[in-house]
Amino acid sequence: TLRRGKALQLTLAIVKPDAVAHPLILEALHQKILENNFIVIRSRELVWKRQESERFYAEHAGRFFYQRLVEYMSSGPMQAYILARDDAISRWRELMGPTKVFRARYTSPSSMRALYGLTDTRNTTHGSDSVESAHREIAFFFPEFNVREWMERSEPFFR
Ligand code: RTP
Ligand code: MG
Repeated sequence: TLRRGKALQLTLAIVKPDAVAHPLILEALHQKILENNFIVIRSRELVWKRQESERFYAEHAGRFFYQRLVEYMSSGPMQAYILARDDAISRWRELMGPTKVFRARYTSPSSMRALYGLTDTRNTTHGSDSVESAHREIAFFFPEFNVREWMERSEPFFR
């Protein structure tokens, strides 16, 4: 699955509550993950307490959408994944499409947000936006997962 000479990269993906609530959408998203050669390294379902939601989105505190975002993300079960492939971070964000659903439908009609997003807040999926946030977010959802150790031990098997 890994192209020659390309390094495996990890990203943290979330299927947000609106998408987990719909079994067909969840299944379509899983299909996307596999079709695009991502390897699922870890996966878990969880429900956030309001405080966890506030902490995860602390960088957006004070923005006009913060309260509804925090409320929405703690409104029901979501599914978190550690995904791996080459350029995982940017490839996953490409598949998600732009944050705003109208823009996603206009510019990237086959993206996950264009196909399944309900509003700019209920926009189906999340993906880390840099290597640093991927590491921080992986630790947030999978505190027992050691990125460095996993890379050293497992990455060679994908070459
Ligand atoms: P994400 O962090 O979820 O992967 O999405 P992103 O980078 O594309 O978007 P970001 O600007 O980081 O915003 C985080 C999440 O806040 C919600 N949001 N709502 N206008 C609105 O109502 C609005 N704007 C942003 C979305 O759920 C977005 O994914
Ligand atoms: Mg973001």
